[in-house]
Amino acid sequence: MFDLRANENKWQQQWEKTKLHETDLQTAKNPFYNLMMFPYPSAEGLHMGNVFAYIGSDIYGRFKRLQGHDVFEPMGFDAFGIHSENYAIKVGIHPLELIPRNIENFRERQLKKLGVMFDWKHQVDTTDPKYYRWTQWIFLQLYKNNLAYKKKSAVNWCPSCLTVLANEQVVNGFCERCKTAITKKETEQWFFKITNYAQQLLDNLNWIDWSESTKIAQRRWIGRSEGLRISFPIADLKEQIEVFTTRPDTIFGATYLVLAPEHPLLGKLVTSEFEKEVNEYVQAAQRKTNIDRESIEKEKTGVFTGSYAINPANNEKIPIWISDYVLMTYGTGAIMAVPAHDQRDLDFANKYQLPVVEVIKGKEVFDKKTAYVDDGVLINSEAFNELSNREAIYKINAWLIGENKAKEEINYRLHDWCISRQRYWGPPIPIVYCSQCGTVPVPEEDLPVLLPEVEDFRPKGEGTSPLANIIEFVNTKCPKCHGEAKRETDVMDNFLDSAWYFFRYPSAHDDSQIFDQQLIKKWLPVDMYIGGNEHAVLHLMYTRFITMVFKDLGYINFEEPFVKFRAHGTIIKDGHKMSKSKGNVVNPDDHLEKYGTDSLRMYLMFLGPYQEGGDYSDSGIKGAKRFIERVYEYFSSVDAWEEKEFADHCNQELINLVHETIKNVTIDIEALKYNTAIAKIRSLYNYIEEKQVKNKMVGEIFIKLIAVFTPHLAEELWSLLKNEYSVFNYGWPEYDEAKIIIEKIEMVVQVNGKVRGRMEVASDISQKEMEAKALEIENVQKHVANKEIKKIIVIENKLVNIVVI
Ligand code: ANZ
Ligand code: ZN
Repeated sequence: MFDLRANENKWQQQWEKTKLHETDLQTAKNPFYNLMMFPYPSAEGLHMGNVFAYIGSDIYGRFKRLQGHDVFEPMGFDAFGIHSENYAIKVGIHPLELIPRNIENFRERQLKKLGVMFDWKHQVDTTDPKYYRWTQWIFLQLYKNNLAYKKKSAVNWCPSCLTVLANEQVVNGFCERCKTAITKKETEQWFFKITNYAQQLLDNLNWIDWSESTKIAQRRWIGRSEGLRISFPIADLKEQIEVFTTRPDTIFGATYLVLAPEHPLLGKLVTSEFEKEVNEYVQAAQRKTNIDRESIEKEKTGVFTGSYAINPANNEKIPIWISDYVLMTYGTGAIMAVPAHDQRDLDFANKYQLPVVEVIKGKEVFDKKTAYVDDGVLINSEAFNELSNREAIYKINAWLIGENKAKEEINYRLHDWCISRQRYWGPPIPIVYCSQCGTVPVPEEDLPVLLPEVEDFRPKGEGTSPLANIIEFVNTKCPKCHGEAKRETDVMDNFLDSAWYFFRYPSAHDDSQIFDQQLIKKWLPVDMYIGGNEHAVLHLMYTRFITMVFKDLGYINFEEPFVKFRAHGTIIKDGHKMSKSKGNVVNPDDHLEKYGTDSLRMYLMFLGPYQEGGDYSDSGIKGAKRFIERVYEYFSSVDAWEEKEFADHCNQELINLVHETIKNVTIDIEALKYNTAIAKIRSLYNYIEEKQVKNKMVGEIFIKLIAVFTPHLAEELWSLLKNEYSVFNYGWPEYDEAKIIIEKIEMVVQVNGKVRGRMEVASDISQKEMEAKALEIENVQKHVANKEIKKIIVIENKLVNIVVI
């Protein structure tokens, strides 16, 4: 019996001894930077999701290595942050003790067993002062270039984690980590000006080669919106209210204004008669969460201020209300309400009996219950009547701008990145406050500002970090005047640690600089990045921002960190996401021990398309193990391999099969379709076994194809065939297109069920190609001309029927 675990240990030791996975970054000729998202070293250890991600990325890396690249596949630990800290609180062990222990466990007991080509020489750990010194250095560069600033603002506050959260860490109004509803808190916070890069972040999405789903998420998050900022004069006051609208074509239907309860002009507007009501409303709004405020189902509420504004289009006097469905954080914090054409406004107008004026006519009659939001022709709009509303947008814009009543504006949903955290487990923000000199950055040569050792690291819930209680930390000397000064006590968001780690890997041990420019030139941008789509608007947005900043500050000459990014799928169990509460968590350790990593690798990748994932089953992994054993048995049973050119000595069928398999497996792996690649490798093997193929070249080709999935098995088979170590140094097999005979089949082409032509197609033709080919037939074209194609029905190997009307 083949002992998978023993075989794996043997080859893992060999790899380590021979430094097979240590790439010489200086001398490498054909660099390929294969990056995977580094983990939080939680005490529970690796979960199946990590394993799935890393194995899939490693397969791609091994493939690139076999194709002749010098592949750099580093790994590290994202060990700062709430996640690690909350865990430390839970188990009552200080993070300074717990985290190094977890890292050791992750690396030695787990990651090293996966058979991934990690280059441990370049490991980074974000909690190492030698690392976070540079995280703090990045803060200083942003500060010096006006990209970091402090402001008092209402921030997302998690009452359970007792911390401020970035918008990105709030999911539908709930804390991303503990699922508690978020409230608002006014505090002084440090921000990074990511909004300066909003347009660039958006534009570059047009050319970077990323998973479409990730790009869609980023576009939505950036949320560009083109519109007009229109000034509405306030009656009897020398002030204006500015509103942001994307629908200036509806301005003649603006029958009232609505301000956010936090609007700065509110104090001036409220008349004494309405003061009490308004104050009560404002206070109630402060207690509400943003989910409540933005929810469409929630009934809209509001109060009248007692004041009026003038609609600049028709000079009508319209009332000014406040309502919490208008957010202070978007646009100008005020809207012109057009109840006839906006559902929220209509509900509000109906509730408070405000006037509704229809200004765009559609096909149906307006019933004052459903707002008409589609295109149409303008009515009740004076000189603009009868224009299509699309055209009216341009005309009304030009008119209002010409009259100095409006200006064009682009708004983004993206906000500046709040990086202050009132927690312990992060790099301290390198700032000192001096009563003489004000805010003073810590000089670069004084970095790192060490995170002090403190016994009680738990958050106090007072809106300050536990560091604020450590007198020796807080009290310091001003770097400028050397007088008494105080340190900033907030630490930085964990997402800053991970926003630049891939820049550090090549220079992991360089204490003189953040990174070596020569190495960066050679190895970056990253060639392939694989990770979870849950990071689409967090980590992946921040890394892009930091990269753009590095470029603008002259440290690098590219602006996108990842040429290619692919989001991997997720592994579920019995139809559900693995979770402790469902009791369906599969611990990778047990399965590694029992079945070996080659089985796990092969099985996980066979579950489904890598970018989708699949449902984990115990019987499946057993099947993978049996297959590996069978392969080994066959290879070890062959006494004498024939050392002959297989193209001359094998039958045509086998020659075709080998070339076809190489071709398809190459295409599949490049597209991360590992499941279909494995299926094809398996059929090649079945043929070899069934026909007792003993040609050594065929055996070698098979070994190389399977090597990316089951690297330990492949090394063993390679040595069984008396080849020199290591199979990974011997290149990816090549195929010859001419040797691939594609079966042709004849298909009948019908239009509305009548035969209109015939065609010969390759048996592996795709549905799209087949449809296109059918439509090329002249007689078919005649019968579909000037008709609408309703659908195309394909009956495999038989016919194509085009349905037209
Ligand atoms: C008048 C109007 C008429 C609007 C109409 C819509 C339809 P996006 O596309 O997301 O940018 N709005 C502006 N600022 C707001 C705020 N702070 N809180 C809540 N709503 C706000 O949305 C722009 C539209 O959202 C704006 O256009 C404004 O309503 C509203 F038939 O103005 B509209
Ligand atoms: Zn000073």
